[in-house]
Amino acid sequence: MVVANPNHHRAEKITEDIQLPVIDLLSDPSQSSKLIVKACEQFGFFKVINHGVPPEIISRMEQESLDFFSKPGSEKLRTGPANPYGYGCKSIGLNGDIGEVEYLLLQANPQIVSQNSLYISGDPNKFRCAVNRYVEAVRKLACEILDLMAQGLGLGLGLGSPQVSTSVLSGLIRDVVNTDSLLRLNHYPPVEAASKIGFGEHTDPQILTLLRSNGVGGLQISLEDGVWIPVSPHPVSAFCVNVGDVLQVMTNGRFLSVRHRAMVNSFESRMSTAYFAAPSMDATICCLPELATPQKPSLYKTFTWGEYKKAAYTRRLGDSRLNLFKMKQDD
Ligand code: GA4
Repeated sequence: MVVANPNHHRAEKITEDIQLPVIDLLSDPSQSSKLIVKACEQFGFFKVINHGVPPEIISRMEQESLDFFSKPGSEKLRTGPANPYGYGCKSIGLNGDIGEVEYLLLQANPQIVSQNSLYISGDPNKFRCAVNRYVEAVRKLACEILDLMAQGLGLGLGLGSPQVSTSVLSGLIRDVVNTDSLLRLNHYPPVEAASKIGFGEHTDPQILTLLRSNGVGGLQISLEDGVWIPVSPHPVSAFCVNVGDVLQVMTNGRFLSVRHRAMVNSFESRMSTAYFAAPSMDATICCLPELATPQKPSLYKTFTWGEYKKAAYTRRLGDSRLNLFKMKQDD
């Protein structure tokens, strides 16, 4: 439960499960780009299938995660506490948020992964290979999805050489070394507690999140204050994709960075792996010129990712931070 935040004690309603739009990445890109844009405007969430990430890369990563969380508590604690990276148990972030979850939060940079593997696994080489191969595959997938979004928004593929042209959106996350992207391994052990909140409500600060789970439900999204919609965990081979705050800013509020949370199950363990695609710390974030018009001028100020990240990490999980960067602060 996220404590000491009055927002979290208001009355709430849980509705029927939702089947998010499922985008087949093998289908016609001009069609899928339109469906992706529609999903980002309506739900801020969608799923992708036929995504091209090899099943073997996924299963190796998920096996490493399982092996890590199966270790005795004392061994896992040697990898922590998460500040904010490392192993965390129940304590989320640096400002007192609590949830029924244990996790490993890693910087998705191959060199840093190599160094940290020594403290995380008894077989650091195996761990390093599994993580770096997974990160490389999901980074490529995130770039592909961002390029489809750009196409759907009519932004064109302006960057890069004529052979390998990429969009301004994927251009922000292509740098492998100078990246601030993260990988989060979560384990939600089954609990018979009054509070079933594994990871309290929040939006993701980054550009795009790619999430996989072990088929056990728990993710809920909130499109309306106080109303929670459970997301069905199927199809199991899919990645669940969601818009982060930075993408909401860049699309001038057209794409929604939607509040979500993870609930725990009473009987089954839920495992999930989330890749948070972020720009470099000094990247400038502002509304894309094509999406600002005299009728709808830019809603947000210009800032660097580093400035935004600092604002996010010095606040509580559920606190709204986009308001701080609004052109007109109305609340
Ligand atoms: C939410 C999305 C990612 O899991 C995360 C989280 C981060 C953390 O767990 O350290 C934060 C949270 C997340 C947003 C507000 C701050 C920072 C916990 C918290 C209270 C890794 C991220 O980038 O932001």
